[in-house]
Parts: sequence; C-alpha cells; structure tokens
Amino acid sequence: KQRVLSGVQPTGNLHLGNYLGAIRNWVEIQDQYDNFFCVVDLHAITVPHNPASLAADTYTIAALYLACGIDLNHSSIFVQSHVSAHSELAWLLNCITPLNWLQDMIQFKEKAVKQGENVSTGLLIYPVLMAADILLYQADKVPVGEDQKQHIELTRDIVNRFNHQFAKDQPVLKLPDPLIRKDGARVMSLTDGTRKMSKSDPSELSRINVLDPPEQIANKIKRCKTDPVRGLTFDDPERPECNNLLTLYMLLSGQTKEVVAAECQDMGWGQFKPLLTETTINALKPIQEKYQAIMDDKSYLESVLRDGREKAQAIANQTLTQVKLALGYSLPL
Ligand code: AQP
Repeated sequence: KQRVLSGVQPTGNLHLGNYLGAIRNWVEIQDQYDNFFCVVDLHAITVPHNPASLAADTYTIAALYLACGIDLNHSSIFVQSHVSAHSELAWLLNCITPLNWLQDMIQFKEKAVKQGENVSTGLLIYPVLMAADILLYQADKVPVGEDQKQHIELTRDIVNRFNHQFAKDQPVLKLPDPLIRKDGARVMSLTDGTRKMSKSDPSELSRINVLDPPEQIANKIKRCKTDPVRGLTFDDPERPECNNLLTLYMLLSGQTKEVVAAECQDMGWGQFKPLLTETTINALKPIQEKYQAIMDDKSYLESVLRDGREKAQAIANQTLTQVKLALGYSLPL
C-alpha cells in the first residue's frame, strides 16, 4: 500500500476549514493507504504560544482525529515532538535548503507581516520541518487544504536537490504528491468570504469550531456576513460569502452541488441561515459526542499515542539513518 502522512497544529480549536479541507479527506481515503496522522506540535511554537495549554491542545487534536473517524486499523496517530527524528531531519534539510526558497513562501510572508519584528526563525524554516515530517515516512500522498500546496512543492524541490546532490545512484527520499480535494479545499471566513477560515483570525465569529456548542454555531451563522441579493448561487465572484456558505451547506449535508443549487436558488438568507445552522449542528453532533467519550478515558488516548509513536519511530529512524549515511555521517557504534 502507498503511504499517507498529514497533520494539524495544536494551536487552539479545530475549525470547519481543518475538518472539511483536511481531516474529512483523511477519513474518506484511509482504507486505501497506510496512514500516519500526527499532531504537529513542533509547528505550533513558530508563533507565540501558551505553554500552559500546549499539552492539552495536543491531546484535543488527537482525540478529534479519532472522533472524526480516523480508524486505527488503517492509520496511526502520534505526536510529532514524541519522535525526535523530525527535529533532526529538519536540521539536516535546513542545511541544504537555499534561504531564498523559504523567503518566497506565501504563508511566511503573510504571517511575518502580522508579527512585525517578533517574527521567529522557526516561522521561516517551518516548511523545512514540514518537509521532514513528510519525507521521514517516505509518504506517497499528502492530503491537505489548498493553502499547503506551495509547501508540498517546496518539499519536492528539497527531495530533488537532496537526491541529486547526495544520492544520485539510489534516491534516498521519495517525491510526495499533494492530495487536494476540489470541494472544501479552501473554506472561507464567515466574516469575509475572500479570506480563508483560520485559527489565527482574532475574531471568533470568523470560524465555526468543531467543538462549538449549538448555541454558538447558531449565533455565528446568524451574524455571518451575507449580501442583499435574493436567490443563492454558487461560483459568483461578486458573492464570495454566498459561494462559501452554500459550499458549507453542501459539504455538511452530503448533498451534490446540483441538488443544493436547485434547492437554494430562490431562497433568501432568512430561510437559508436556519437550514445551514441545523445542518451544521447535526453534522458536528456525533463528532462532539465521540470526542467527549474519548476524553472521558484518557488512558485509551494515551495508549493510541504510544502505539502510534512506536510505529512512526521505527520508520522515521530508518529514513534518518539513510539520510545521515548519504550525507557522510558516521553512525553511533
Ligand atoms: N480554511 C481552510 N480551508 C481548507 N483547509 C484548511 N486548512 C486550514 N485552513 C483551511 C487545512 O487544515 C490542515 C491543518 O492546518 P494547520 O492547523 O496545520 O495549519 P494552518 O494552515 O496553520 O491552519 P489555520 O487555521 O489556517 O491556522 P493559521 O491561522 O495559523 O494559518 C492543513 O491541511 C490545511 O491545509
């Protein structure tokens, strides 16, 4: 079986963008692949973070993976910082990655602007750590949202450079392909249909979190940005909010685009918003219930992460050894 690797940062809550753009796809494809899903906690400190909540947030994301339907018969779940090979390979790859490749990354530019002088070196080299995450497992496919496409391209550039310079006869690193679904690849903010839904948006009203209680979901949808036009349509560039909300309804209700387009073509917002609210609450309810049950038995989650770490470590250490040998290192005796 081909291998899949992906992850989410434990920075705050999981929102509908993370769920529909990434995790739901992991669940849908998992039986076709040998999957590794990590909670990428080393990435979480590239921007200012709260040490008091990092461990708890890490457990929350791991529990949500299970609650969303990750099946341990096909997939392993582990915490990135528990497998030290991630940091080690990232260092080795940093040393062969040209600085200007990283300076060109859109996410770096966007986040660096927000942080001004406090921007950390970690934020700049984050995509190399992400490359290490993927390459350690010799992953064939990386299911992500649209915003990560450029980082996977960088990973491919690093593979080509490494293999060309240090492993010409027998490639050591495997070229991964992004797996980006058309629908849900870019879920937009509820308060601005031209920006992606994001954990770092200061406004809570801009995103629906997977663990939001029903009243909060209702309130966020009630207050979300719309337009004064009657009749709802997909794909009108003048109406980004309309397209986003219809897409959310389509994905959360499991209906096709054609069915949703026909159902909503004559609707006004007053009719549509309660429909979207009910659909969202119903779609998230089973996930929330399963999450609660998992959190009630912490020892189960711990055993899942322990097993995941063992499996991950075995593969990661093999790749790390190959990389070190290719670079000319002596191995510990
Ligand atoms: N709005 C989105 N639409 C579709 N997919 C999305 N993803 C994130 N936002 C959207 C996908 O979720 C996965 C995990 O993301 P992450 O938490 O590791 O990274 P992120 O991009 O930092 O998440 P945020 O919420 O967007 O955080 P900030 O605010 O820090 O930028 C990835 O597969 C990502 O594509």
